[in-house]
Amino acid sequence: MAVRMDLFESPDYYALDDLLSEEHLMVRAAVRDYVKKEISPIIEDYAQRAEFPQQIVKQLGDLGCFGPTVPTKYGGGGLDYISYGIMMQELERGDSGVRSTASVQGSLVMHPIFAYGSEEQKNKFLPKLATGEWLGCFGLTEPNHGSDPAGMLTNIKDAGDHVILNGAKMWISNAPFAQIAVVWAKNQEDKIVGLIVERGMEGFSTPTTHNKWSLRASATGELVFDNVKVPKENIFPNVIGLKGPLGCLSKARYGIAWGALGAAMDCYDTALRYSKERVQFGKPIAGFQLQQKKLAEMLTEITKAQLLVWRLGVLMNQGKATPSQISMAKRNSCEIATQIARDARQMLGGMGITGEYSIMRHMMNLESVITYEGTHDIHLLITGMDITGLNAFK
Ligand code: TGC
Ligand code: FAD
Repeated sequence: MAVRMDLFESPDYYALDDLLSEEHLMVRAAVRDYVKKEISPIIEDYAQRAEFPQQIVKQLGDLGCFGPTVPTKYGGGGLDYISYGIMMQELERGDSGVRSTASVQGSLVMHPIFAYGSEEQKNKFLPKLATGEWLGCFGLTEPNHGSDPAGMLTNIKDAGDHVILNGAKMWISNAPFAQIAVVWAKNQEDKIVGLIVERGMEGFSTPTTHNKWSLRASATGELVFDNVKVPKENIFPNVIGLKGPLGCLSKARYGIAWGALGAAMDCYDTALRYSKERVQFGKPIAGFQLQQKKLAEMLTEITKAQLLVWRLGVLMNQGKATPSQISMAKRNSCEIATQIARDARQMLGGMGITGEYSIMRHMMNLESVITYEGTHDIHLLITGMDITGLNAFK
């Protein structure tokens, strides 16, 4: 197998590094170095084979990418939201599926246990999730309820010291390899509650989802619950209602806003380097106006998005970011990243469709990123409702 060279250099047209602290720059250097050494050389082959590189779970734990904002007392990193965003940017610069593994574990599994869990749940699960000893997944979406999770059918019934869980979740990242699943279900009062389902509980299975053309190096599966007995001590005591899972999504969507930007930066950097080397009609294609237009527009959009996510990170650190602000950033980063990936791919001509370069893989991955954690349309409607006060969902 040929060794793939990762020559990535991040664009910083407005000297945004000046806004970052020493700690932020150290976090970035560490994760970038990891991606160059451990992800770039292998990820294309795993994606081509549609195989999840299981070794990354322990590696990401060792690097501190699982639960970086969770307090150190529970094994988390105790870092701020800009550090978290930078980690997601660097991981997704390598591959969206790698970032997915980290954002599910940190924002969708560790965050709810930390924010809604009992002290016993925190002590039992968080340290093992932080190190990557255990992998978790998050079950909200169902076959008939994606954008509209309030209609979920998965349910629990009281049975003394435990509950009986029935139903099914689909499109669940990490599911086939997860030791635990954070699952959202309705109780007998029709209220949404969260509970931790552990692998090995009778009646719980996680069939793998096959035939994806996107996020091929990420494991996706279903969660099937057939009369699963879940002890009541596994139910989150401190949250009830849809705001439970949506609160987790706010954290994860914030990470995706930085992450998709990482994929965009990689596509831009690859297209810039290629266009300076590829000669047609006697000169590098970077010297033609049409190619310069693409590059100039890519860098303009990347720079605008960098400013948006940095400012959002400041608001997150201050506890002031609203869900609608997070939606705007998630939507914007996905929008510009998909467009940049398409333009960058064209700039590489025929080479752009091969696995020799990362662009086509990013382009296909971004079709999932623009869909999960709320589709592009849903985030637009969230902004629309916020600015008009009128609900256009229903
Ligand atoms: P609605 O009535 O608007 O809200 C219900 C309650 O939730 C509160 N809320 C939020 N709380 C925290 N953060 C947010 N982002 C929140 N958004 C809403 C809201 O205030 C209300 O609270 P309360 O106290 O009044 O009860 O709910 P709705 O049923 O009208 O739905 C609104 C809608 C459509 C925006 C929402 O359901 C939605 O976001 N749909 C999209 C579904 C989605 O994003 N699914 C993601 C599944 S997980 C996933 O994709 C993981 S991919 C992982 C990876 O691989 O990286
Ligand atoms: P639908 O909700 O059926 O939407 C179909 C179309 O209708 C979309 O274009 C949508 O924008 C549009 N639409 C829906 N409602 C409206 C409306 N009111 N107005 C206008 N247009 C509307 N889920 C999890 O719970 N956990 C996971 O870990 C997870 N990982 C995922 C990994 C992958 C690779 C993918 C692809 C998905 C994952 N998901 C996960 C599910 C994801 O969150 C859903 O796919 C997403 O929320 C959309 O739901 P849906 O696919 O059912 O589409």
